[in-house]
Amino acid sequence: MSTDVMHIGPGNSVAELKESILGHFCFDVGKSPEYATLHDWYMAVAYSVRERMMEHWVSSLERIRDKHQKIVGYLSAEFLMGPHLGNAIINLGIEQQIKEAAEQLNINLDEILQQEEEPGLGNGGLGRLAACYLDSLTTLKVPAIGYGIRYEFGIFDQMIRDGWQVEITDKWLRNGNPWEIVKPELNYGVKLGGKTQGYTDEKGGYRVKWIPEYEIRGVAYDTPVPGYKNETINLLRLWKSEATESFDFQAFDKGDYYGAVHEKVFSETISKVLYPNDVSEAGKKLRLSQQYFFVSCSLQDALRILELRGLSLDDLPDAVTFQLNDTHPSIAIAELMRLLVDEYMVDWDKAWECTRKTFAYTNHTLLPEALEKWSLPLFAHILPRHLEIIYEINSRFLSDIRNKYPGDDDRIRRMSIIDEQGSKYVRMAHLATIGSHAVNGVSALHTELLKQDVLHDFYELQPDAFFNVTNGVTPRRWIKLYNPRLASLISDRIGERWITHLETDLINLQSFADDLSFQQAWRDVKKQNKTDLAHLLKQRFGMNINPDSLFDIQVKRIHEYKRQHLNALHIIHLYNRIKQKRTDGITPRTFIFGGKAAPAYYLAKLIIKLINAIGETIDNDPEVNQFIRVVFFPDFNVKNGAHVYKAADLSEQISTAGKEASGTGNMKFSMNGALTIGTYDGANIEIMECVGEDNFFLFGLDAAEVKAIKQNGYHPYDVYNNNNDLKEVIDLIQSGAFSKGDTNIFKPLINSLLGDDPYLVLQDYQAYVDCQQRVSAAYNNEQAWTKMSILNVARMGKFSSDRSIRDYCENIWHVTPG
Ligand code: NTF
Repeated sequence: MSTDVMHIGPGNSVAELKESILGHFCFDVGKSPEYATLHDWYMAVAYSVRERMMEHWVSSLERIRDKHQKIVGYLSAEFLMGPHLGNAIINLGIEQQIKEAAEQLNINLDEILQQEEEPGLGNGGLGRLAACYLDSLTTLKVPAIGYGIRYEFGIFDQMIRDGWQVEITDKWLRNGNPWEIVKPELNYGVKLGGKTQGYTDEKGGYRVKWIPEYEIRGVAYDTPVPGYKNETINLLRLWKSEATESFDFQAFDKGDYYGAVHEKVFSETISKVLYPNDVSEAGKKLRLSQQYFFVSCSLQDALRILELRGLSLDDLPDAVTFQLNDTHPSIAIAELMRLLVDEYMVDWDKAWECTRKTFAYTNHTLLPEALEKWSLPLFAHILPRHLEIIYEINSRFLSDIRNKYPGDDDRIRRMSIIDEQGSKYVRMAHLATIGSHAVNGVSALHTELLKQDVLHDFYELQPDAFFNVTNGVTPRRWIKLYNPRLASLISDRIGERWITHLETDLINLQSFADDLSFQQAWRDVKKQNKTDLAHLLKQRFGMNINPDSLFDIQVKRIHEYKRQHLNALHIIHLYNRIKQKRTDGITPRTFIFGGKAAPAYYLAKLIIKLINAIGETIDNDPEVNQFIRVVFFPDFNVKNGAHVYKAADLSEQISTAGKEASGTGNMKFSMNGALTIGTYDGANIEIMECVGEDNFFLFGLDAAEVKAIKQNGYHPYDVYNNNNDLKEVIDLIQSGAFSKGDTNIFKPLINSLLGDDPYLVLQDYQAYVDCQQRVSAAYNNEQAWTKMSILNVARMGKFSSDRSIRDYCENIWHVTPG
């Protein structure tokens, strides 16, 4: 069967592609090309490209049936895939042919690509990491399924009005989605609410049954994930919630029409919308229901695949490995226990061993507000049986701890899954850690802090279960697709193998770092990328920026710990110097910001307003804007990121040390030739180790110093009082200089900085300003700067997500890449 399928695969010649596009136009779009919109063409091209993945899809599904191959199930509440079309074209290796076919059809491929609405099914780094990992898993031929939620509304679109963020609902599905294939036959029931009941089974054993309040259904929507030129496809399988029955007939009989529809409406609500919080938990009933919903469907699906392979439950840990992308899917541990113990009647100890072998947990944050915990009443209300199971897991675990550390009650309290200080909560990170055979952090520093701090007791208990896997990003999307000029310049010199062998091959660029003609070509690429970005900002928003200035860019979610306001303070410092005619050593710069704030995060929104207010003031002041400009690029997402990373001279990675678990934007910038100004935090540290201290602008406190200063009592007001320059900067904001005389508007932000400054913005201010001065001086030496830029790229091989995935395969999953 599979060989027959291989033969029906469509060809990739220009003529065949053209014919295929026209065919889809006629049969799927259903229009005559005469009346075509650009979006119609996009659909026809997308269908043609998807068709070219389908033959590999079918043979890849065969591999999933192969009982000798372990499958990786990547469980994640977020997948930030970015637009599919451009990526699929690159990975299938048909960019030349498609380009020509489009030309012959008189359509502009770039315009077509712009038509795609990206599926924004994630908030930021965590969701985008999942997408990079799927790309690498497939490129490395590791059979994998990404399991998640098919949110009807992804992350909101951001508009800026009068300098403020305005949220617009994301309607990514409104024009249809040519990349997904619904599998109505793959659907699973998911129970919620109700109560539990004990009973005696045939053998006289005590068992528990869950009598749910209602049941909803999850339906699979599959999206193919193509590997890079390797004829391999993996699955992104997202679950959409539906009502089990469209009507509650009992209610309907009673004439209660609205009551009858109610259940349907609630069921469909589960996968309706992504929670728009980055790095913070919401603690909402719907959120826990979402998590359980997708996890339950995914586990049922995995058990179905196990059966399909002719394997038994004993084989589970060798047949599949589940990676928990943060705690969001960690209820899976209790759910697998429930399935094994309650439904398959496996005894507890055996079920527990199987569960622990099957799961591994990645922690992505140390911020206390982001460590998920659910109040007991809420948990009991939605998942009464799971709560009982968690109690049982906890009591067995704590009795082991008691045996190991007799009398150490404090340790028991610290390690318990149930937080009993004050109101009671279920701590999901503890459940994830206890129920997994491996726990990993996402950068060397983050893993260290995890071991010393948040999970210290667990590390002491089982040091061998802790690993570091430093994050990575895919060079296919982030260099080849989004920076084609740089990609071809690199390939001209060192060949094309770097695209899949970044770690070993990119370093070969080093030998050209001093080559003057190569340096010139390198600068030309950067200049063209900057000019493209300047045009785009002009065209879309009427902004005026100068491509000859230094492009200093900070794009990422807006959060106090990421310290966009520190960047803003430096800009005001320059503003003051220009106004005071102390312009010596000021290099013309364009400050570019982008990023969304969580809709309910007031201070983050105020930071956006401040940035825009500074930008507007400078726009209207020719004395200042001949030196500096500030722009806020609205609606930063993967699609817009395509234009941003490649245009940067300077990458801002200025989080408070110890707060950014890894960062991945830092990698995208550096791989595309930007130098970094950064703190000793997350993956910055490893980037600096790789590119060399001389090619990196490091400033500020390190994590230990941050901890110490907080312990010894930090007084931001004194810092402000003792630094005239800083005082001038803060006072200028307070004076209303950027807010048309309004002295109230930025008060909450100023009060926070002068009051407790939780992220040590003021403490790091002077070091940052001094370091920026070094950046300016360095930028003025064109050759030296270019050399540093080349060396940054050449030495970034480690940060390919291929390397990260190899680390997971070797240390955590025990899978051999194909
Ligand atoms: C994020 N964590 C971290 O804040 C980033 O530093 C990191 O690069 C990414 O994960 C990917 O590892 C989260 O979004 C969360 F949810 F864990 F807080």
